Amino acid sequence: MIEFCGLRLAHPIVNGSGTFDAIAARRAFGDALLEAFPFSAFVSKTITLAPRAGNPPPRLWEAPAGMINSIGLPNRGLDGYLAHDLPQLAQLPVPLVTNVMGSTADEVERLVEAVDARPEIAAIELNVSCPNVSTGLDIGADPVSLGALVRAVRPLTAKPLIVKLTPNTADVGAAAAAAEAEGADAVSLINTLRAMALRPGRGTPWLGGRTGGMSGPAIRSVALAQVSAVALRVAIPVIGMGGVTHGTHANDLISVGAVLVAVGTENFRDPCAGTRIARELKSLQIAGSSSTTVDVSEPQPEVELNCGDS
Ligand code: RRO
Repeated sequence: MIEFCGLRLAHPIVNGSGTFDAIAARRAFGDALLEAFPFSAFVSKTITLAPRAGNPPPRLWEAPAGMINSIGLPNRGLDGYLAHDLPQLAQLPVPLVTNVMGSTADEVERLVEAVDARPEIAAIELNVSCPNVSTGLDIGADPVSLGALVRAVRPLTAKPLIVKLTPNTADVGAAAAAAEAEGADAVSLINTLRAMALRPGRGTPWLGGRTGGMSGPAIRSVALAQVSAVALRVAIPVIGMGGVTHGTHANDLISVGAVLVAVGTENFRDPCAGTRIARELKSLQIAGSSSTTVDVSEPQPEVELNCGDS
């Protein structure tokens, strides 16, 4: 058991917001998903006050050891989330973290108040770090603006308030410290790194949103450095993420101070990744946190969900 902001979690592996569609997974796997849920808490995709269509396509670019997304926050909006998604997400066997983003402080306040009123939701993650809409990123990159936002929303909820930090800033530690000083209960990082891809042979942007956010193994070392910097700077718990595909990567983030580790891009390749990574991490921890003494590459006999190798 892991204690995180008053929540008791079965293991340290959660999902990164927007990287696992639990409602679609329930359709695909049925009740087996509930019996073998891959994460110890579920973080939902960012919601905004009003519905959003998202960015024009193309929205994805496969990069060496990673991908660039320019999804642009498509979502049903607050009312659609509460009416349509929440009843289904509330059936998950783990605590639900709802991720919210607004383009003004007023929008964020209204989101936090509405989410606070729902007992099905265990915690709130404040996204100030989406690289694909200008307003969200600007707040998170500036410690003064971020501090003011956290100060405004903190009194509106007693639920754990997690601030999702941007890596696209000069001093992520300063942003984390500002969030902590204004009452954030935890910080999570890293969101994606702003990136760009060109249409082959044309020299024009490939992504409909022009730029996007890089994720996957390509950003793992950046994540390690930033999580380490933040953990040295704040006393509140840190959720580390960025390019985690195996237990050893989760173990590395925990070694530099993360309390929980989120799996993101790897979920698209393997929807059972959370379960596997939690198991690999446990093996490493039992073996004394040495990534060289335990071979976790061997196929494991236990299969929780039929993710279809065959
Ligand atoms: O939807 C997105 O484009 C998106 C979001 Br909200 C985010 O936080 N991070 C990201 O890489 N993409």
